[in-house]
Amino acid sequence: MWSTGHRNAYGLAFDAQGRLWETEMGPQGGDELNLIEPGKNYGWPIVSYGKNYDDTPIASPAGRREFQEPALYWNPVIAPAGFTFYSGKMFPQWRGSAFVGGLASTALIRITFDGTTPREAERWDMGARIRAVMTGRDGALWILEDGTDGRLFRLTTTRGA
Ligand SMILES: [Ca+2]
Repeated sequence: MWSTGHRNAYGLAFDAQGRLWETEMGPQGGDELNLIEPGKNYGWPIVSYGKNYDDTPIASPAGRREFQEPALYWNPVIAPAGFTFYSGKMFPQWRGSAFVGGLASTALIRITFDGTTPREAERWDMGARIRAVMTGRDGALWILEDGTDGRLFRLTTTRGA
């Protein structure tokens, strides 16, 4: 057992330093980006920054030292899916950022990091439920739409590629 207390994990990715990160769906509110460390309990179903679907509250993780707080959480939710840490050549300004696909939010979300403290830096409406994001060998971003007719997008610069 590496870690516990996860709710509904949709994305896993290693950053350039080899740290493991995870996205998971909260209940009503409280979608999370977690830095996964061994032996830690990430709180579900005891604590969450969301509430139950019948509107009953869930205890807050704040101040509960037995649980690991999310590195970042969303209210309202984005429904985070797969993600990638960008280290490609095509978009040097994005190196070190993470790109997270959003399902219900139909968005591509860029996250920047100050050490291990993430923040949402940009969000683009893709008009499609984004299930997965990968970095290509040439540095292009590959973005996969959810669903049986889901499209695969390749995001590149206008220069070259
Ligand atoms: Ca949690």
